[in-house]
Amino acid sequence: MRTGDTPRPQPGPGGDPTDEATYERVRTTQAPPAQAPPVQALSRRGMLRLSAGAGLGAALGTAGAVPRPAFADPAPATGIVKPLPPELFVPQGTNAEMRWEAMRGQGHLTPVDRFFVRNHVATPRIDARTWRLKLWGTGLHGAPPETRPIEFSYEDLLGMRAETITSAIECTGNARGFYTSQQGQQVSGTPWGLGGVGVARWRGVPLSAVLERAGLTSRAVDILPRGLDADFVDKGENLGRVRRPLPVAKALDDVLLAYEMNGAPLPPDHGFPVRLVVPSWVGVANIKWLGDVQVADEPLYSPWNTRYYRLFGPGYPPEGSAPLTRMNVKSAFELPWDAPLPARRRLLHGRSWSGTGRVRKVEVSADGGRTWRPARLRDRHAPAHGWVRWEFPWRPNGPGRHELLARATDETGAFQPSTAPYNTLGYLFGAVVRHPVTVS
Ligand SMILES: Nc1nc2c(c(=O)[nH]1)N[C@H]1C(S)=C(S)[C@@H](COP(=O)(O)O)O[C@H]1N2
Ligand SMILES: [Mo]
Repeated sequence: MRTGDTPRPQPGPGGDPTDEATYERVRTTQAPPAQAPPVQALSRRGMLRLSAGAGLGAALGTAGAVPRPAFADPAPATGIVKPLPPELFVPQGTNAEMRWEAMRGQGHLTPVDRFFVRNHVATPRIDARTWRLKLWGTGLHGAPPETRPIEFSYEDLLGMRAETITSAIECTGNARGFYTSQQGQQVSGTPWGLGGVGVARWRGVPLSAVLERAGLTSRAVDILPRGLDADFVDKGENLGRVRRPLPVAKALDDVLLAYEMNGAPLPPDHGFPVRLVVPSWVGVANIKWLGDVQVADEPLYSPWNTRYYRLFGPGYPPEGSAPLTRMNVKSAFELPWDAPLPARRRLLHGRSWSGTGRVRKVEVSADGGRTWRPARLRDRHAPAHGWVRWEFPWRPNGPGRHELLARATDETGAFQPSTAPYNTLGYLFGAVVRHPVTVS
């Protein structure tokens, strides 16, 4: 799951609570994988529609949004609410991939208008006035399972001490398409290029504060945040609503219940009214349209940490690897795919990022990987969970097709190898991507 052949960073005494080995050890010593326990269906009656682009005022009911039942309107074909202009996005079914040339000239953050969308189903429209976050389960004091959930309203959360973090969200399948196009391997899932990632500034309440208020016990092991979007049906099988267990150690570490993205209320497609932001972890951990959080004194399971988001295939046990946690190292040029470039000297621009540590070095090759030269890093003091912008002067040695390669190394020594280890679901493609351009 990490790229390169450097060893993982060593866990400290007691083990790094957020690495895969510890995640699996702590949880599997307690119970065998089982179906997630049945949970109370939350009423959807209270969820009302808001007009697109509703601001905080409208979210709080001061702008006269017309109450209508959720899911009543025909959604756009994609199920995505925001416009998806072709110069910013590549359609990917229910998802939208960002075009990397759309980051050219941008600051550190990905503007919302071009931030990728990954929806299992479709964006639900939720009324913040009636929305409640419910916490329940055996890991809370005085909250018998499935009774008396502890509730927070949107305004409750707005009234708590806020924190702001800059963090990438990246789909675990980002760059999956290169397993096939570069390595000739068949994998299942959305064939993303490199545009299944974005960096935003998220503001909200630390999940730890909400868990504490809800009465977290020292016996709690896992939490299970669940979205309010419709049930996910995979090839005719209803898997219920999107939900993915998170170890309590990570939940208490740096996870945010975010209600703002880049200084404005979360847009509908990115989880309005509240989503999780789980820095450096696989995208699916960042549950959108959060409705309830089960807190349990035993390990929890859902299809999103058993049948998906593990590595399967040769070299892995039948039940797959441990559930995936951190993302890996990647780099991208801020250029169109097959970009036409004039034959003169120019600066190439790009970004590199990693879920395992800060990016320390980026190298570029314009001769198919024979020789590498360092790129100039522009964000030496970039936020820990964002990306590093870089530039590289290049004079093409002649007209025709060229391949540009970029590879990064992070502070743990994790780097981008020339091939990514195969897994059937095509997760964590971290190899160097060969970006074609045509010089004329
Ligand atoms: N409720 C819910 N949360 C979700 C998803 C979803 O389909 N439903 N998709 C997940 C996945 S797989 C990813 S990669 C991220 C994408 O976040 P974004 O759409 O804001 O870019 O959201 C995660 N949270
Ligand atoms: Mo994802």
